[in-house]
Amino acid sequence: MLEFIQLLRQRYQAILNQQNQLVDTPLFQQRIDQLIFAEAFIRKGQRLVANTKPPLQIAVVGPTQAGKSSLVNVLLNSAAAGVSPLAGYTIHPQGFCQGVSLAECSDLQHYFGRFECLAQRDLTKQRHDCYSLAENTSASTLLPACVLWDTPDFDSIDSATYREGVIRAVVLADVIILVVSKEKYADQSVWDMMAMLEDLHQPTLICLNKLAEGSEKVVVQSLKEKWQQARSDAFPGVVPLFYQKPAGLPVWPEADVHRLARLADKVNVKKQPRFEQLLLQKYWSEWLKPVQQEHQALIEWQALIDEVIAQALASYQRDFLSHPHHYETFQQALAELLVLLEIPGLAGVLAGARKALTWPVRQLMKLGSKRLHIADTSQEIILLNQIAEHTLIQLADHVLDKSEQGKQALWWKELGGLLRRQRPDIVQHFQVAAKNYHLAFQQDVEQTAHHLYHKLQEQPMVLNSLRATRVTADAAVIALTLHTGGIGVHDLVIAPAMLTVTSLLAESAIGSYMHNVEAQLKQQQLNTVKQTLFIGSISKILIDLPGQLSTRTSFNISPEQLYKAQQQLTEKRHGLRLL
Ligand SMILES: Nc1nc2c(ncn2[C@@H]2O[C@H](COP(=O)(O)OP(=O)(O)OP(=O)(O)O)[C@@H](O)[C@H]2O)c(=O)[nH]1
Ligand SMILES: [Mg+2]
Repeated sequence: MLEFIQLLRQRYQAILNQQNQLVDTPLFQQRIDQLIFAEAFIRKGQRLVANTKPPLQIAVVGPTQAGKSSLVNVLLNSAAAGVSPLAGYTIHPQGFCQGVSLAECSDLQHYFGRFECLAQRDLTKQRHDCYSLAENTSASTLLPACVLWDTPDFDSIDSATYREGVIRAVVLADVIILVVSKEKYADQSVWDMMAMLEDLHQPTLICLNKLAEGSEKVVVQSLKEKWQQARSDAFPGVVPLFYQKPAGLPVWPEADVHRLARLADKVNVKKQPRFEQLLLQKYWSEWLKPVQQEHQALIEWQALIDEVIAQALASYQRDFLSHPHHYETFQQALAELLVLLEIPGLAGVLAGARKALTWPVRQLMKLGSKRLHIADTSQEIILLNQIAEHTLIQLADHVLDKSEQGKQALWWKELGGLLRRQRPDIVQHFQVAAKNYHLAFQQDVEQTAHHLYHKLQEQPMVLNSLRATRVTADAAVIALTLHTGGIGVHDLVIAPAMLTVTSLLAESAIGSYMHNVEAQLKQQQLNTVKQTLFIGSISKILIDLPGQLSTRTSFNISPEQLYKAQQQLTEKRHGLRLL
């Protein structure tokens, strides 16, 4: 699951980085934040499994200039955290070990993943993917043994650039201290963050900083209302920190000295796996919307391909197989038959030709070169190539329509570009496949000739009268000329002698047999063209085309990948643990 969440986030980020106007930037940014959040929560779960006694983690969070770093110093009884009147001063998570050794925190690096642990002084403005961890040397009376995290703000102008660090630190925390000043507590960003944190079920304390004497009651009441609007759990305790002009530091009330220790007692990590699962389920369908829309587009793409391929096959049937002037294959079979007939007077020439005719499949390609001219002059091949070109043009038009309809516009636009760029290659691939099909199909043609020949042998009367006819000799010469490349296949179809022989056979005793054989040949031809050319060549390439879409513009997460992840999501609680 962790890998899947990371992949999803990567794809969101890559698409966002393209800054395409068709992308809803705020929505994508929000989902990226949620994915970082979920990833951190899963990592936290892994940490709790690996380490049965992990040190308590407390995070101080809040908007900029609320006094987070100042409060961290008060709690640590030190000046370890950097304080400044400049907004957005703290930009890295900084952990301070209080009563905990660094050795006990060695598993934190795994939690932080690609974030690097640096010494506090080495944290620079140039890098945001790092954090620091140090032991606090002064004694603190306010903290239980823990790692106290000072975190960056989430509301200043620049905060988007270091937001991931904030999320990682707050998700890690077992206890949250929300610091707000009276100027900032009503900000939407504060309550968006608190709403997001609710799914983590962390015991929380609110510190109301820079408070003026007498205003506590009103502010706390208003704070409570804000809390109730954002969250459904009980309003947490509030520690008022009054504005101390001379000290410049918040002062922790005497009465609240044990407040944090008591809060720490409420930490319960047993339900972590369940919470993880609930969190993922909550966002899942939202996160996967664009992925599912792509899958829908894939289905539509497949349907478009099927539609244009069906049209292509219909054209092939109409303009070739069923076209009286274009259909040449059966005439070719008859030409082969004439060669087999051994017409008196032509026997010597024909014997040589026969050797070339009885080809086993293995030798087909070798012999193929002798017959390439047949393919070159074939009306069928010319037509097939035209159909393929037309099919691709039609498909490109459909894709353009889709990209203008607005739904998944970017995906269709990119696919259209890909189709345009690959069209010459697809056409060429088809042309080669068409030629190969045509050569290979010569064997079926010849077989048809042999069937007819055997049938004729059962009818000596027909056979002899054919042999004796002058027009048969003329047609046989034409058939031979086809073999030597003197004429093209199409000339065969319109040669009068060939037409006469065809009529003679059609009216003879083997007439109906001949029609059956012709029908079978056509059926065989249609099936072969469909399978090897339209399905095996064009359709296959086109179906695979979206797989080549750049992950900068599309998610490219397959339905299988999604299905697997979804399976994990619905597995029993422990399922998540194992991931
Ligand atoms: N006088 C007085 N100044 C305070 C108090 N709390 C915070 N400040 C001042 O408020 C300013 C911001 O304090 P920080 O602790 O740096 O605030 P922060 O929330 O860490 O701010 P960022 O790191 O920018 O997010 C500093 O100038 C502090 O000195 C207080 O109780 N009294
Ligand atoms: Mg700070």
